[in-house]
Amino acid sequence: MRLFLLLGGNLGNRVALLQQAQAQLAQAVGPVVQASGLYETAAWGVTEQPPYLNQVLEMHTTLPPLEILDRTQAIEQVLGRVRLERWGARPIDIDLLYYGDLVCQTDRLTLPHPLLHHRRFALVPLGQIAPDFVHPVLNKTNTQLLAECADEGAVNTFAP
Ligand code: A4P
Ligand code: MG
Repeated sequence: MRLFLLLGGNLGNRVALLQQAQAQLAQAVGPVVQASGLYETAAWGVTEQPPYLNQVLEMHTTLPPLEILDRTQAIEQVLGRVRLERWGARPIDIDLLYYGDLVCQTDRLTLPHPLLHHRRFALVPLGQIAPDFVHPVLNKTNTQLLAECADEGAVNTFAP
């Protein structure tokens, strides 16, 4: 199955944390098919916090979605996530954006990610690696979603 994950963090050594997360995901979830570049992005939601680094990975996986969520949450824990406030600062956050064209809404998991199309920090890296992938609920490509997105948050390519 084609799985798209959004990685983000705004505390600690952000580049190293993204690299560690990717390595652990490759072990736990499946091979990385494509990785977007790194983007430095203005904090969304709670804006009084440091900028994030965000990246999208396309993975190939044979695991079911809830098993993937268990594993991504375990990786967040291992990499030192401290759960403070909703949308608050964190070393690493891993969100499931798309699991093929699966649509689901349960207590633990909503797919596609419900805020994806409202967030330039997700759509820009996603559009880089999967411009023509079609959102299974909105029936639009990632490129179209980005063009229509009203979010004005800064998203800049990151040169370490
Ligand atoms: N959950 C439901 N659906 C999903 C899904 N598709 N992927 C549930 C991942 N998790 C999903 O998430 C809370 C619960 O959502 C999980 O337990 C899971 O069962 P969380 O990551 O534990 O908590 P949170 O991150 O504090 O809250 P929330 O609402 O998920 O925040 P987000 O949406 O993750 O946003 N600004 C920039 N520029 N870049 C960012 O990466 N990230 C956030 C966090 C805020 N601002 C940001 C960024
Ligand atoms: Mg999250």
